[in-house]
Amino acid sequence: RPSREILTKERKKIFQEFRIQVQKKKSYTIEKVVSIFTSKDAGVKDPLSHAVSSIKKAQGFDALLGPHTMTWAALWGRFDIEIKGDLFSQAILRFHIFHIIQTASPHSTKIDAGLPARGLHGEPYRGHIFWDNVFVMHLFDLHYPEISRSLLMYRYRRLPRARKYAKENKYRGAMFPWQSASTGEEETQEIHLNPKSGKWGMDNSRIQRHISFAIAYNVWQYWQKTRDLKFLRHYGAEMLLSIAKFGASLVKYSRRDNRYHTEGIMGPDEFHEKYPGSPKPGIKDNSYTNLFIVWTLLKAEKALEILPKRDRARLERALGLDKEELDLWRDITFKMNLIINDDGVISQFDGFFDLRELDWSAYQKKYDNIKRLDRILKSEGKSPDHYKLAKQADVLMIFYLFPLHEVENLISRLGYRFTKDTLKKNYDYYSARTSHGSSLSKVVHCYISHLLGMREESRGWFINILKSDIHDTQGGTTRESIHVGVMGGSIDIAFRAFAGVEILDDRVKINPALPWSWENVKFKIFYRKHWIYLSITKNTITIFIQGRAKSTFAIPIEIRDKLYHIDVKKKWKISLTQK
Ligand code: IFM
Repeated sequence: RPSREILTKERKKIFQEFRIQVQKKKSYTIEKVVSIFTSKDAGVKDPLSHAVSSIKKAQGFDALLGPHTMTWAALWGRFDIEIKGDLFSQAILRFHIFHIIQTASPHSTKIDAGLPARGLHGEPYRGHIFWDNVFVMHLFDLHYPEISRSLLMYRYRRLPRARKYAKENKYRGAMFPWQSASTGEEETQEIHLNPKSGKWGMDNSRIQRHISFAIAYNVWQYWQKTRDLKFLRHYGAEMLLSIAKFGASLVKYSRRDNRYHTEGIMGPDEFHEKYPGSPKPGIKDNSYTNLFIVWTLLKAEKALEILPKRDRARLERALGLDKEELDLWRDITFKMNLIINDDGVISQFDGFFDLRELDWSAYQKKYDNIKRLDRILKSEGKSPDHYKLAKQADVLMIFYLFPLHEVENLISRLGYRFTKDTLKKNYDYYSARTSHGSSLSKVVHCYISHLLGMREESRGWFINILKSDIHDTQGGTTRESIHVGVMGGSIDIAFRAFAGVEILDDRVKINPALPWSWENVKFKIFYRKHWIYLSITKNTITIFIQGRAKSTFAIPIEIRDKLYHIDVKKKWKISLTQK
């Protein structure tokens, strides 16, 4: 036992010092067992007495290690991805899974918590919750849907606040805040310190209204992957419909061009806060937001069709979804405005093409790291509002979130031309004008270059993404905390791009393209209440669907454009090389 033990308490710290007699060349082990309770824990009135009584009963490290290891083994049994042929990808993808499931875990299902953009590892953004979930939730949807459900419930509990926020801003439905915390009120700062110049400036990022549609996306993705009708009936549809109603109130119809428009908003690219010289924050017709509104309205319509009659009637009554409202939704889905130039490049917003080109190489030469061009330009007395540049993927986000055929349908529905090379044109145009001031941007570029078959380019992005936190490539930000979005994005690339697994309305689609040295990738997914085991090589896919002794169902799985009905409990080996 230590000869002396000193306990020191400070305002935000508590620590112990021990004095022990030691002998040379002998090793000593210090065991510290901690018990933590909070007043928010179920069945806990006095956290201190609970902690004291539990610590008294706690056994030593070895006894505690057993259940801890078992719990982690069970989690890895669900979440793991095994990669043969590339140790770096293997190690870092596991490292990313580990950090994500530390942030939201089975514990989260018992508490009212969202998924903070920087995990629980540090204090950047004060633990706030943004839209980064769109890069992460797939992991929970497909491996531990109860966790997704609890993260969605965090939003549902704040739906009344989102309604109030919409009303305060003269909109209908529910508008969620760009940054959310305990109460669901808008938490985004209104001024921002530019460390490059030491000056404070306005911060308009709260007008990124796309956050609400990202929540609708998360609701739909959860439904798509789980078919959890109970959730849809009681919570999901209400959120989706309320957000759709907000979307329909965000747009304004113009008789001049017979189109619906949005204005006074910002897209995911946080560099453009307003038009050059304008005192009013926001830009007009951000394509990403406009298309996302159309998508949300279409999914909201679909949700109404899916709901049992009684639930539909109840929600229509409660949310005021009368014929006029639903007709408006329909009209918007045909007449929302997009701006596409003759080359097929979608304008990030109205006026983007009229801005000045930036001399990228001059800035690169002068500053080396130009990720935060906004701060650089402002410190020179200029403004990013004047230039054709983007902090992060904005137009390209559309192609990251939605399958290509869906984007094609959305755009053609609006009466615009979408050709095969639209995606490439947009990738070339915007990747040349993006500074990647957010790590999320790299995920999007990785996915799209993969879609375009640009193997070397997408490999470069993937390595970049993997290094993001472990090598702290943003230059010091990982020391503050990890980046949950890029971590989730890396896993998404492994599943959705490399293993090629996509969950569509009526089937699972698998179109693998294992990169460079990846010989084999193995994982399982929990698809609509069934575990599907997958093992993919460059030449074959092995599939096994788990089922009870008496189960006799099959799951439609499309592999390289051919539809199979894969029976439960049989091991299927499908060749990828045969025509
Ligand atoms: O949500 C992101 C945003 O897109 C870029 N800035 C950081 C936020 C939190 O990660």
